Amino acid sequence: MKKIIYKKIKKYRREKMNKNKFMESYIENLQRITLKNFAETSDKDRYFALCDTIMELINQEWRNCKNRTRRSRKAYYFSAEFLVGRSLGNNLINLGIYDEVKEILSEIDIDFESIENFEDDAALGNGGLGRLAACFMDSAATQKLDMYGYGVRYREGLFKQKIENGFQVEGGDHWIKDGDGWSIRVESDSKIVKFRDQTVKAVPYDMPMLGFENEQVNTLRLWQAEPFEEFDFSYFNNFQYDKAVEEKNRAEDITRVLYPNDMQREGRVLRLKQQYFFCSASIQDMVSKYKRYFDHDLQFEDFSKYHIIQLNDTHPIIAIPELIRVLVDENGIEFKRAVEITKNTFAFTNHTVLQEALESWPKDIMLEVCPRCFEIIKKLNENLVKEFKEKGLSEEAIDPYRIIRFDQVRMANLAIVMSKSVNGVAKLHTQILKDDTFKNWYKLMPEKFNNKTNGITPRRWLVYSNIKLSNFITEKLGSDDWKYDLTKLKGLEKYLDDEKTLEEINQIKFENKKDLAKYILENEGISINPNSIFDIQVKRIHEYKRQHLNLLHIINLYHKLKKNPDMDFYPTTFILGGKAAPGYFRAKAIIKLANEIARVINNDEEVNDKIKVVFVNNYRVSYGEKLFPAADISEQISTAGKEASGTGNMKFMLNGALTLGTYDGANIEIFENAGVENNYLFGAKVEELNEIYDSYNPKEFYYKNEDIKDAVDTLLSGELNDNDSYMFLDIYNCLINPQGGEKADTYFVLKDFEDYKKTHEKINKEYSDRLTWARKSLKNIANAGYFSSDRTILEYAKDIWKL
Ligand code: GPK
Repeated sequence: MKKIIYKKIKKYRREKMNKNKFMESYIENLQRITLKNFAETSDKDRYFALCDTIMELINQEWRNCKNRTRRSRKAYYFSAEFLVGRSLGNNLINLGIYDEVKEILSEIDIDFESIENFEDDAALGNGGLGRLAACFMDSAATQKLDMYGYGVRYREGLFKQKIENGFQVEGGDHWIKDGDGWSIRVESDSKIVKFRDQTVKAVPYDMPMLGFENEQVNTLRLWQAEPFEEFDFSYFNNFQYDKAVEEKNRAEDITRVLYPNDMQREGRVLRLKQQYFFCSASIQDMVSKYKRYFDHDLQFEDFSKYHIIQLNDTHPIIAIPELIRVLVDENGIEFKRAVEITKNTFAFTNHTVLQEALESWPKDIMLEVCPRCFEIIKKLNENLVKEFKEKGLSEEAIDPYRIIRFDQVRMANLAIVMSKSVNGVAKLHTQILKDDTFKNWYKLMPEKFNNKTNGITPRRWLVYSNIKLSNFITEKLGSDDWKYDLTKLKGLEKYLDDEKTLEEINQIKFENKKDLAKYILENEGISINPNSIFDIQVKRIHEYKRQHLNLLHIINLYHKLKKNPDMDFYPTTFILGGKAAPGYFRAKAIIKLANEIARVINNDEEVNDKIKVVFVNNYRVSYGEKLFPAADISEQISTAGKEASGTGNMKFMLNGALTLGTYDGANIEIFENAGVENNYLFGAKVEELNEIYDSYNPKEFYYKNEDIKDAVDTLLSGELNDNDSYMFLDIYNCLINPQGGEKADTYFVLKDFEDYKKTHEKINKEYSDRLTWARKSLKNIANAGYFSSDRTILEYAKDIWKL
């Protein structure tokens, strides 16, 4: 059934893609926006004209979708982050005209790649949580689900990372300074958002979210803050220019910059203003459209029949009291009924069990930003406490449930009471939510809790970024149906014992590694050998993700190679990358350590034909697109129980890397699907860590294990230079010499070191059996189908949204 629809649509695309017409309108656009002759135009001009031409091409379908879905039940994905990355290549892939457009451009001597590289990443997110939202937008459209995205149009995305003398230096990311080819400003849908001390205008910018070759175009609506009144002319006329622009700046400040903390709450007034700003505008938008298109029912009886809001973590939870406020204050609904409507409208996703990420807002800050919402929350809290007391619970027994305690608003509690669904993002994570993080809630309302294991979109993370592997799969399967039903990859298993196929797999990986080596030489100035093992760890820098475990192991390995140059060893290139939150000293120390190890090893001629270390600069979505296809080993080494799911692990797997990972997050499900024997599992499990938590003493490991002692001591031996920043001392201390009441080695780096080292030795030995390796790689690719975000989004739609 699906297949037939798909074929028909594809044909429609090809017919519609009239090459001459496309070329004509492209050149017309180019000249219109530049007032130049074709030959005089720059790459930048050519990029923007291409965006325009594509936006024209999809305009009708986009409007059709908007019109068709006006009166249907829709899901609304509320997220403070959408880490979209670049759009050009992905949009062309989803339109099914990637090759054609490349051809057209080459006919007029335009190199597609140089145009493509002109596009800045839309880095409107920090990491996994934001990228998940972007993958969901792609999958919802591909699965023809009517899902609307609501978020913030940050003027500055996540900072650009530069490495100077081995240290991270943050730079601005004004990604739209030259324009924005993928958004439409919908001035007429602007909303007014009122804070206690300020009133601003919220202007929506709509980005089209294209389904894969299926004519569905969903909308991602991002709000930008602007002054309510453009200019105070009384100041201006009195030559008080500063005062005149002051209000304008104060309004624009709200969406000026994305907070760069991943997994760390930011208790600032401006951050809550950001959250309230986009939630208020979005709720108003939904309510006003409801009134416009459903005017038969101004009583809002049916509001929750047509709207389901998925809250992406705690950041958009303020939308809950905001909906109640709009219903009660602006539409005359009785409080009790407004609460009922609201309870049927919201669903909540949790993304971490780390306490420092669960938001709670001091009463004072809430009163300063949105006093009426605080009043509503207070009432909800009182009702809850009253209900519990009537059930016979003591004050103490009620404490864990209180929405407000010690003058702090606990956002997760607010979301759990007021939502119809609470979900985690991988099996183990959801289990920990039930057993631990939210155990009290789970006891009370078990039916609300459910798991939705994360996924990734195969269009961006394979079809677009790994063309060679993508074509190979289509050829082997005899069809490209797998692009929208990724479980079809399972069909590749029939080649598991076919030597020719396995050699092809190795050849494709080798080609991709050559491409990456070239890119790294150009961008990092380091030459690496594509015949070596590419071992890659890219993700935000965080202690729980344990990049320092990786680095300590590299130090020890380096020393062994120095001592024993003839040691049996398969040349290996260790690649690391990721950003540290600007205020996170220890994460920055880890970056300095990586760069310092790279400097020492890469300059040591005795070993640098066997081992190289690269810290890639400014890791981001578009860099990931080059890294994942080229990896042999995917490092997923978080402390068991700490990584809620991980999604990078899935991108590596889909591209044929073997996972070197702990029993954590979705790694577990990767091992289950592809077979643990086709990957490299190591380290302590959650249960064991829970058991030894109080008695754990990392010094025992340090004294008993020479390799650990060697690696840890090197932090202070003088062999590595941290330029008097005390950064390496800080890493040393956190492992075995804790300061100021901190617990030593909270993330069990030393405990897992030995097993990690042994597993690396195993990898190094087994890699030389190239066919067996390729077989394992193919096993992983063939079983990556479960990790498509198409599967995830369909589960949300079926179990929670009832779309
Ligand atoms: C979780 F809580 C958070 C957060 O603030 N930011 C973030 O990126 C990540 N996450 C988890 O750390 C990952 O394990 C998970 O795969 C991802 O969210 C998506 O669910």
